[in-house]
Amino acid sequence: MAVQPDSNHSSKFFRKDYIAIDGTNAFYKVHLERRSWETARLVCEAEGASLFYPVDEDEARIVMQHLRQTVGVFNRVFIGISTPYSKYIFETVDGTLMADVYDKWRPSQPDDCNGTDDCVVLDASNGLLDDYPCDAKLQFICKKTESSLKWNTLCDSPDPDYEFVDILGRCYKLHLTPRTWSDAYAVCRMEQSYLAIPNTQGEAKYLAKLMDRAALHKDIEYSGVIHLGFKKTGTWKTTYGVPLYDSGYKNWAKGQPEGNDNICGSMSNDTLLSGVNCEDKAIFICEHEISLLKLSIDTRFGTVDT
Ligand SMILES: [Ca+2]
Ligand SMILES: [Ca+2]
Repeated sequence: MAVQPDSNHSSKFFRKDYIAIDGTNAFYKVHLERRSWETARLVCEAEGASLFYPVDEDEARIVMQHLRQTVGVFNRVFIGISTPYSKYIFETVDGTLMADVYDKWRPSQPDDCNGTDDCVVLDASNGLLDDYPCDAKLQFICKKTESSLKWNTLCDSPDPDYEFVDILGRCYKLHLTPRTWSDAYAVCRMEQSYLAIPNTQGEAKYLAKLMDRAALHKDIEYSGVIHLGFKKTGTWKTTYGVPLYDSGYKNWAKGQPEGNDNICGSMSNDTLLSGVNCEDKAIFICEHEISLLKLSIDTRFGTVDT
């Protein structure tokens, strides 16, 4: 039988900010900004990945080597191992015992030195491990395995929760955890999308329909509004810097917008816009444009022979 084109070919691309490292069957991203262990875990999750820990000595060696060559020298990184339930019972973010993965400690570690050393760091220079305070701020690496990757073809995204909307030619994802405006903005950005901006009456109507799904979830705090991707800083602008009055949709609710500065855009389920306190928590929708589909298949999968 002739060799068929690999039907899983799309699994060789995750996100453009992640790199595939030969010999690991996975994608990695180094976060050079420093975070606590828990925040690092959440950042990786928001990117559709998980906080990296080496599954074995090979992966520890290959990844460290690759990072030294590409990122340069860096110090300790948090890895996805901690003691979530009991002292000295180290478990991975996937819930397996550390003894089943890479567990090369530095000499005389773990020592629970501060009584709070419940997270594990990897010394990038020698590949050895140490238990460390979880609230320290360190760099970290996120990882996505090829086998965990299911491609959302319609939305050209690894996130299965994005829904393609034919008439609008783009994808949306409803987030049901209420957040402040800037946290909602960050979540959409981490998903390589942006906080939804209605540009037409039709799009506003679709967003309203989508937000109505929240009412089906009795367990969430749904105030009948969503955050949208515009804000008043001097004047009302979308997060793309376009004056709201040029963005195509400006149907304000009665008495809106108010004069205050530093208020954020929102919409109620009657499709009317209003300004709200940016610190108010609300559910939100991320909007995802499909740009990668325009690229040729070879560019996308990076299969050009060298
Ligand atoms: Ca220690
Ligand atoms: Ca839009």
